Parts: sequence; structure tokens; C-alpha cells
Amino acid sequence: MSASPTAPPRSRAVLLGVQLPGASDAEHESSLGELARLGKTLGLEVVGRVTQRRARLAPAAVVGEGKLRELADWTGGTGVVPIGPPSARRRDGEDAGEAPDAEAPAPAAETKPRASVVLVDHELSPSQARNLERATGAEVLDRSAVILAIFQRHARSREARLQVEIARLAYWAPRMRETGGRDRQGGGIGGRGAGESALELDRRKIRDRIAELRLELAGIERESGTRRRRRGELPTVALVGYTNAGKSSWMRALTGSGVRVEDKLFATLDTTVRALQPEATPRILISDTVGFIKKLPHDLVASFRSTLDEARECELLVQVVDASDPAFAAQLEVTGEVLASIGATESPRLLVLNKVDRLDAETRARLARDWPDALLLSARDAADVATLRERIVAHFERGHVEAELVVPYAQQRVVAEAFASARVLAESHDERGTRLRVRATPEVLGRLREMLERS
Ligand SMILES: Nc1nc2c(ncn2[C@@H]2O[C@H](COP(=O)(O)OP(=O)(O)OP(=O)(O)O)[C@@H](O)[C@H]2O)c(=O)[nH]1
Ligand SMILES: [Mg+2]
Repeated sequence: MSASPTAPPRSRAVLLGVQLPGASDAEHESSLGELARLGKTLGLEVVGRVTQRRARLAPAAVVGEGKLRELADWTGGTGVVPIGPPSARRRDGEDAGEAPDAEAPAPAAETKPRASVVLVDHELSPSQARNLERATGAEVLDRSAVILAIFQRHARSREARLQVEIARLAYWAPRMRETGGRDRQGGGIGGRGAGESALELDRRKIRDRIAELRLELAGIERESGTRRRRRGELPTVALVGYTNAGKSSWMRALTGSGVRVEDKLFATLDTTVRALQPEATPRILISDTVGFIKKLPHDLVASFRSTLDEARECELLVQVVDASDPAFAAQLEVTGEVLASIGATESPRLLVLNKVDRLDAETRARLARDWPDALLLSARDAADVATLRERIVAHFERGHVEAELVVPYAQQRVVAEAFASARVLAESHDERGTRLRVRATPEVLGRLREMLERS
């Protein structure tokens, strides 16, 4: 995989994870794997990992003293927290439930590539982050910081950039004093140094800046709200799901649009809306938007609220999940939680177990048994694309009824109207006029009949 063009070249990272009592080995493994992918998406080369089973995160520096030294071995730091709040001076033995880790010892220091970044699979308090930075001499990023940095790099539109900037300032404001001892203007992966650095501003200024950005964002949101209302009559389908599930691939397949598809996390940040192709009557709009991930930073969800309005205000949610990912059930849960948190619980949902082309027949059969209401599909299969299109069209035609209309030749306006607002199943001509077999809502049929009677 090539590094993203904006990433500093060849920065190396080491992962730090604690396996807490509630987490199974598989969950722990999949969470670290995801963190590694997030790191790669940022252009980092993940060279190692340090993990520990603990009853809880160590309050001072996440892991115990021994593990901290192992971590510092990767980064070239001292492995000890020099000075800090009282909690930093606690001895390791006081932390309940620490068990020795059975993993093989790390390779000798001379043969190891040095890492300049530590990615931590947990939310860190500002002092934990500072302690880890002091002990490792490396830049320390927790999950939220990594996700924010990816969003910052992938944001394209003015709206997405404003949303990310607000979330980023809100995240870094309480952390700037705590981590401000080292100067890495412009050099940091987490984005503290880039552009208008949070370090340069005090907290009050940050609050002012956030207020200013919110105001600007509100202006843009009013416009997009207007845009949504203007197309309000047309039924809309929102593609939602975990990041990298294949939403944009389905967007391309269903609408023929050239949206970005990448084997990257958070490739899409901006909402795209296009008509379903071949067109249905009336037209059906499909929207593709930002993906979800576990532990999505709160500030980010809050600032992407208007982007996520598409998911709240649609008539049908198509929830896409990567069925070839062993952790897909957990991803479905996360998607459900985020949808609930933004209030998108009313729209009917269609579940697509995607990427089934990667599965063997046996696994497919098992999934079909376990998920009887889901569609097992591949965005790469033309027949599957036709299937989903039909299901979407059928969803909107549920309340539709079939009828026959005879339109005298003097009233061809009604024929045009029928083609615009109903699905025309058959058309023939005889001495009385144009004979149409149509499917439409009772309201549309009523309107067409009224037009015929009026003349
Ligand atoms: N084999 C296979 N790969 C797929 C399928 N659908 C998508 N992919 C691949 O999965 C990766 C992610 O696809 P995207 O469509 O960008 O996923 P997304 O859900 O839009 O991801 P984000 O925008 O990053 O949240 C790409 O490499 C796609 O080519 C599928 O049905 N089969
Ligand atoms: Mg996408």
C-alpha cells in the first residue's frame, strides 16, 4: 500500500493496546488490526505492537512500568515518566489485576526500526498522553486523534473542512497545555502543528475561533438544507455503514457516478447525491456519506451532524456491511448505535451483507441462514447490482397500484405526465387514443384521471 501523498514519508508507528477483562482475544486482535489500518491510512508504517492484559488502564501511563520500558525500546525513549501528577508516581504493584504478558519478547533494540509515533487503542486523558510522550519521546495519538487526523486529510469541501476543524479544536483545546512542552510545529502527525496551530492560541481564543467556525458552518448548512428541501419531493435512499464497507462502491454501481472508492478508511467525507440508474419513475435519489467506526470521537459526530442529516431524513436506509470481515457483527452494532445517536431510527432499513464474492459457498449458506432478512450481495457483480436496484424500486412501489388509462390523441399532455410521474408498464395505440398500463401511487393515478376528465 502506498503512503498517502500528504503524509510525511516513512514515519514509523508502534501500537499500544490493553486487553481489558470484557474483551475477548478476537475482539482485542480486531481492534488492534483496525488501529493499524487507521495508522496506514495516515501514511504510517506500523512496525510493532506492545500489549498487556490489565483490569483497567494504568492511570499514569496506560500500561505498567515494565511494558512502558518495552514501548520506549521501540521509540528510543527513557521508559520512565520523569515528573508528573501524584498518579504518575504510583508504583506498578498498586495497579490491580496486572498480569505478566505471555507474548514473545521484542527483538533486540539494535535490529529494531525506530518508531516516532505511538498509536494507542484507547481514549487517553491529557495527562496519560503527556506521560506517555515523556516516557517514549514519541508523538502519542489515541484513537480519536488518529481519526481526527485522517478526517483532516480527507476533507475536501468547505463544509467538511469546517466540521473537522471544529472537532479538532474541541479535541485539542484541553490537551494543549498538557502536551505543549515539545515543539513540533508542522511536524506532528496529529495535526497540532499544521496550519493555524492550536498551540499558538489560548483556550479563550480557541473558543472564539470555534464559535466563528460554527457560524460559518451554519451558513453553509442552511444552503444544504435548502438543497435537501428543494429535492424534497423525490424519495431518497441513504447508504450507511462502517468505514470501508463498500458504500461508495454501491453508489457507483447504482448511479453510475464516479465517486471515490478506495481501500482506505474514511475515503468519503462529503455527501454525494445522485439519481438511481437506470432511472425509476419518479426518480429515486441515492446518497453516499461518511462511514462510521467504533469509538468515533463525539465532537466529530456532533460536527458532522448536518452531513448525517441525509441518513436521518431519508425514506430508506441501505445499511452496507463488509461480510468478509470477521468482525462484521460488531460493526453492525456500531452503525446501529451511531444511527440511534443522530436520531436516524425511523426510516425502514435494508441490510446488505456486502463483498460476498470473497466468501466460500459454505460461509454464504451460513450467513443466509443467520441473517434471513439480509441481502447477500457483491458490489462487483452486475446481477447483484440489478437485484438491489429492484429491491429499492420495489420498496417505493409498495403502496403503488396498477391501472389502465386511455388517453385521447388530443390530450397527449397526460401521456407525458404519466411518463414523468408513474411507471409505464405498457403502451399501445388504437382508434381511441394511447392506451397506458401504469403503476403509481393512488394520488398520482387520481391526478392523471382528473386531467383526463377535465377536458
Ligand atoms: N471484493 C469486493 N470488494 C469490494 C466490494 N465492495 C467494495 N469493495 C472494496 O472495498 C474497498 C472499500 O470500498 P468503498 O466503496 O470505498 O467503501 P466505503 O464504505 O465507501 O468506505 P469509506 O468511504 O472509506 O467509509 C474498496 O477497495 C472496494 O473496491 C465487493 O462487493 N467485493
Ligand atoms: Mg466511501
